[in-house]
Amino acid sequence: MGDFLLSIWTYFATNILTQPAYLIGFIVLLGYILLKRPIYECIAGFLKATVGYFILSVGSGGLVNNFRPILVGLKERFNLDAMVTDPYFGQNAVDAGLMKTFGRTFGDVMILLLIAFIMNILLVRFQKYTKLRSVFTTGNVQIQQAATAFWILLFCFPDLGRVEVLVFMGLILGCYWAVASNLTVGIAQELTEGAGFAVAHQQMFGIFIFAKLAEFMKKRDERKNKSEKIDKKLEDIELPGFLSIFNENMVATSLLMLFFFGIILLVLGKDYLIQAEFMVEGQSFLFYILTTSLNFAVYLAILQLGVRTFVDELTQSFQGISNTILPGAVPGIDVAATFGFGSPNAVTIGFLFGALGQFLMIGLLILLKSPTIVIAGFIPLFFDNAVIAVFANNRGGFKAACLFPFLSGIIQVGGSALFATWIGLSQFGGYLGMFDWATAWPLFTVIMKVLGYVGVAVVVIGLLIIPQLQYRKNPEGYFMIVDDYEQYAEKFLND
Ligand code: ASC
Repeated sequence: MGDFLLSIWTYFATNILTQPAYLIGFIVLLGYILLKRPIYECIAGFLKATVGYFILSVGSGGLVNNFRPILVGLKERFNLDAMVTDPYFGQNAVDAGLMKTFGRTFGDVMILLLIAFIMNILLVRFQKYTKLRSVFTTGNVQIQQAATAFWILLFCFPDLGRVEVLVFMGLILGCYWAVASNLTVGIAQELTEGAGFAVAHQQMFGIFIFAKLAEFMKKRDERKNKSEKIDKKLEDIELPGFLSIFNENMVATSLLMLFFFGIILLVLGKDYLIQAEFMVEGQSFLFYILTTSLNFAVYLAILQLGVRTFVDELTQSFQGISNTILPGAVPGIDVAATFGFGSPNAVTIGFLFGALGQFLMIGLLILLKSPTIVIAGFIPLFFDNAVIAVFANNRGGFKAACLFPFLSGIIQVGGSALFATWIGLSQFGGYLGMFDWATAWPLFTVIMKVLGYVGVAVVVIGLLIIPQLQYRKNPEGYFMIVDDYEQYAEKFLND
């Protein structure tokens, strides 16, 4: 019986829960059914949401698959013994090192996801007490996080049995998913003007902290220069003369990426690119660079089309769910969905300034003879810093959109190098590398390593206090921002 239920669950988890396109599709289907829409509309909604999410994945996958090998190429080209910061490399490193380091394997991912999913739903269902509003739906990143969290737990408690591991991981990861995505509810609602989703990914603390810092910076500047708003948003800037071509997002992205990847591809050199089978013999180097760089703008446009396709369906249908079974809830979705909102140029700016920060820190690691050298993986470099810029721009203007991704880049590399070296993961070639995993998770680890089991309680309680503090700041608007965004905007937003 137990086996039968487990196999049903495993089927659901493998095909739906960890495949966000279908999970979002079925959420839309359920939402429309609960809204009592005609069945053909429910099916149409399911299809549009799923196709839209697949389009988003084509965009984000295209970016990853095209640009990751180029950055990782630096490692090969210069024969560096380095650790790549990338969620997939991180997962491989855990797989490669678990047996050697702890004499273990981890096969319980699906059970963990079950515990976490149920816990997340319960935490939101009992919102009156927990103040949590967001359900994490990005199962693909949950798997990567589970692998790294398993390593961290064993590092802190090497003797933990199978069941205890599951309980601890369920608790800590479940709280992290619910609490951290809940942190992004308010700022995401303001960015999207009430689209009705939160971010469920790997840099949620980062987004929140930098969004608040951006807001603080803007207010401080406004106070100094009382009459004039000086921190313009990227979308409000009109560049004059020949610079005006940068006003067009596709042109700006193409030119900036041509510059950025042009340099990297020149550094890698034609010979290496042919040898590593990026190029074929006899191909024009110039046009190879041009095509590769312009593809960045292509995939970005696809990604944004995907967002536009599914977000509308999700916004409408989720009301069916939030009116009935999960009042006051929003779905937490992939960070890339935010790239369809705010200034499209923020995405490019964030990537470039993040790269500046990361490369600076990598240089420092080399200079300081760090035992772990980092190769900048594309996923943390792009997705973290782009989203930080999107939110920083939205709340603080363009200065914030440049500064905070730069700082984030420094922190991502420095934090990951230090942490992965400490927990012994760096020697296996990869680390997750996303912002929260270079900051918040190292902090949790220190607490657990120092305080032992008490530390687990401290982390869990510490996390659960966060939504309480958020609620206290604005008890009236806290739920209103998801229940009725228009009313919220009228009441609390005056500019
Ligand atoms: C990640 C990860 C991905 C991307 C994707 C962004 O962390 O594992 O595949 O970011 O979710 O859209």
